[in-house]
Amino acid sequence: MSTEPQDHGPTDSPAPSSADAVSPGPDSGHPPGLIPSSGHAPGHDEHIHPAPRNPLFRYVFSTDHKIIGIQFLFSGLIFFVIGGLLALAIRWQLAWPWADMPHLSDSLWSAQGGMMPPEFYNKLVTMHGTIMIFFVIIPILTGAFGNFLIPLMIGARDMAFPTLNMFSYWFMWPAFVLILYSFAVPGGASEAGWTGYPPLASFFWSTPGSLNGQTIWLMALLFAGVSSLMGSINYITTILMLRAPGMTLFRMPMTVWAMFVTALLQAFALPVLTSALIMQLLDRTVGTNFFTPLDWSVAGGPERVGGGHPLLWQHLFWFYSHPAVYVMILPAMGIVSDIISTFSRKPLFGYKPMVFAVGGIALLGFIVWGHHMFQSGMNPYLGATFMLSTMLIALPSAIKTFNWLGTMWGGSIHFTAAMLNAIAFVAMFVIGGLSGIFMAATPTDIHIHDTYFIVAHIHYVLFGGSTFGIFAAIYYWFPKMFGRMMNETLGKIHFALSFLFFNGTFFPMHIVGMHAQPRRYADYTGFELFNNDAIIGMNQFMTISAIGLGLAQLILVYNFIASLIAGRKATANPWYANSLEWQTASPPPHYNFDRIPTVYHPAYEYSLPEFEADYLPQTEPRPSDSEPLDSVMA
Ligand code: HEM
Ligand SMILES: [Cu+2]
Repeated sequence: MSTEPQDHGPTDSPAPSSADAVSPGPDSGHPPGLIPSSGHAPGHDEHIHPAPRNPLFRYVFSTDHKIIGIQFLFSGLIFFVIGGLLALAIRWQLAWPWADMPHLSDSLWSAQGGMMPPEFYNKLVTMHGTIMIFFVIIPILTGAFGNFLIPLMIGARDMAFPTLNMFSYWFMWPAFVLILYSFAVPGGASEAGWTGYPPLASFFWSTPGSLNGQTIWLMALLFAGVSSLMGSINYITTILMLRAPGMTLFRMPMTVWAMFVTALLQAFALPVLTSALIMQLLDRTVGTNFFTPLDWSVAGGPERVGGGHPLLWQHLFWFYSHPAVYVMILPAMGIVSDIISTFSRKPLFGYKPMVFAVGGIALLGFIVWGHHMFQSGMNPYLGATFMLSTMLIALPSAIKTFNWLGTMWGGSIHFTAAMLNAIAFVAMFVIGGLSGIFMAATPTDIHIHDTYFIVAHIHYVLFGGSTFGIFAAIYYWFPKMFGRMMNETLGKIHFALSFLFFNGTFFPMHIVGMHAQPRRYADYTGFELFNNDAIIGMNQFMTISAIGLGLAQLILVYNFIASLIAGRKATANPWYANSLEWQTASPPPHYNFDRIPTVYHPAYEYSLPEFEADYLPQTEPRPSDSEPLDSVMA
């Protein structure tokens, strides 16, 4: 390892076009062994490959982390549309049970007189959840923004394993194809919910979607999982090995910390899901009985030898999927931290506690999975431990929330579209977190488990939280990704309508959930309890809001495409931000930096009294920063 800041020297990649790109730091001496390696071995420096000229390798089978990130972004957004349409179909049925869906019912279900079969409703619920979680939120947060941002933010030229990175994107394609194809197989798409519980999932005679659709669902998830695993190995290695000189761990922006911890979560949790998926595949195809107890038969099917247990699946599934909910939110938390600091023009309040909170959430996330199984007949003592450990998660979550508020407190806040979405993230995450604590309390959860209260919770964290985080990230980094600005006014209108309709759609779910309206039922009006104007009226209100929410997204689509084509050209650093990605051109050249930058301090030096400008890029020393590096952990 070199003891000098590794200056990769001039490269044959195009120089940043903008004047305020990288400012190379002065060379200075450092204690030996303390400079994080910036990757390429010395001597490799002169040998930086130019971007491929062949468009097929430049834009399609690219190994450039920026292109791969953009590929993940576009794929995720397309699936966001598909998942959103499925959701509208669900809401249609809930508001007006069994009413014709405009244009659809007659062509799809002419044999049934235009009425949607209840099995189809189950497919909608299953595929909506599956697509949103595994094909939208995770790929966009980690695949798109993780890929695009990690190397840029730590001052690296690319990921540690660019080819593996390319494979991680292309391994999503079998998953994309399979999950869409599953609608077309005999029996249609899976109906067992995004949680895939046996025996509904594992006995192929239990429901039409379990005939073939479930097998394809399992295979699709296997591919998506392998893709995530490849990404996670890459992220961990890149962050540990390729940081620019001076980029100590505690100088990394929160986004990078969050991506790092998320990658660790994936690396430890995914193998468990992968095994469980394979076990269910074996149960379905070769007749093993991992999830089948002795002498069981369902819906008149053949008896199975058994010896396994359906609860085994629940344990394995939630051992992955509880950590996975943090995979779905930690990156957004990192993103929001950086955006709030930039637009409050203030240092992130409590940076180190934030880092430890992310780590704490991740560790605790591995010992709480049983809170999804309070109703499974577990020993109450075990239930109590899961209850307590779950409630502990509220602590680091609250630390983060107060730190976001502390960052904004007294700041000169710029209400950009990105900032508005970031603030909404904080507010909505608080509501989702609080409903989580209700559910963590076993006595309460016994009442609200499997009701619309759960659906309210997951949408406050996943739409109000993760999705608003994604919106914020799009508005914030679009100029860096595509070199053009998005329209701020349209962005604000999109935000205001989304925020309004989001709450209109999901808040009443708490209320109908408290009244015990069950989730995943095609027709709740079949129960006397819910067949009244109050409950049905609230469902209609939610559906109309959901349609508004869907329409509001057209503004984003329009703004995105129009800005891509004709947006105002972006400067290198349009938000006057400190982190490294803003110190190179927009969009960055193929190898990111003209020269590998030297880092002098954390990314949050805003409004320092001794400077006239209200920001100080990580590449520019303060007078006190004569050394770019105090210690590795500084
Ligand atoms: C303070 C933090 C949180 C607590 C205490 C909490 C607690 C819980 C509990 C106890 C359940 C199970 C309820 C039941 O099914 O009866 C649950 C479900 C769920 N939570 Fe959370 N949660 C928290 C944060 C989050 C976050 C941040 C996310 C995602 C970004 C999330 C996503 C989900 C999902 C998707 C489910 C439903 C799973 C299903 O059955 O389909 N939660 N949560
Ligand atoms: Cu959980």
